[in-house]
Amino acid sequence: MGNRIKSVAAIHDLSGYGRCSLAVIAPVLSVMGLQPVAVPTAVLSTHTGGFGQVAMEDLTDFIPQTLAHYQRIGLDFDCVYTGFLGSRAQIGHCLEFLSAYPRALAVVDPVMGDSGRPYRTYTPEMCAEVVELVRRADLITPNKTEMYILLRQEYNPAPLTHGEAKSCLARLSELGPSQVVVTGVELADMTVNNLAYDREANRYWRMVCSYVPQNYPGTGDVFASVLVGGILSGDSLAIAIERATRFLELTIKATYSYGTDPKEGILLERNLPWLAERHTFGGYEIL
Ligand code: PXL
Repeated sequence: MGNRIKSVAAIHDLSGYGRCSLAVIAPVLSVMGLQPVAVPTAVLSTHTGGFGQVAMEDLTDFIPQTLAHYQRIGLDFDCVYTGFLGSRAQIGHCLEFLSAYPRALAVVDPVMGDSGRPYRTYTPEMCAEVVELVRRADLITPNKTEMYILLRQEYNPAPLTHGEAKSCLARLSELGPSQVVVTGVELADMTVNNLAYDREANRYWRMVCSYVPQNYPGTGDVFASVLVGGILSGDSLAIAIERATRFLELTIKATYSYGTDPKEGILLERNLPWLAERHTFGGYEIL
């Protein structure tokens, strides 16, 4: 019998403490019945969001060596999924990885910034190269800050009308990806939403998120991983954003109730079994 478990080459950093990147991506994919194949871009003692000076080893050269090895042994992947990257060279290596597996679903989480600002390490040159990755993607998952960077527009903190939101999604898709998901978008009805656009089906979706007055690192990684897990398991895009949004809501609310230090991330450990369930709730709306 062949190995019928789908595999995902996950090209992200591994931050030990703080529940982000591969520390959350791998367990989410596993519990959803997929094999995560971790390709670490760097190892860090913690994420960079508030623990002071981190210990870090850059693994830029490890990426092409890993790809060469996988090609020598004839490994194939159902999905190549990239995220937080440490240097411009790593972006080139991700492009090589994507080219080596043209049949794999190409998922690019264009991690570049949050709350209206690019991350310190994401220079304008790096952001321009991330656009090259996006061109090659089938599915992208920017947040609102990253959406504006990709569209080369100034960040607009104001709520968007439905028409403006749809225009942004369509223009992101024109860069390349046929499926676009944007997280954390406030609409004119004063709700925060995760939005989705499927170009082939010409459909727009939204999932309203319940408001919790706290940001936690790693939530974007968990969201995109649940989305990838859902889509590779046969979810439609609307059902996949519903599953990812519900899981985040459940876990963020639980975390907030315990009053833990936000930099420790979301307490997903006890909620992971929820992701093994396949039922859905019809919670999405048409945008
Ligand atoms: O979750 C995004 C992320 C990934 N990797 C590292 C980070 C962050 C966000 O802070 O610091 C190292």
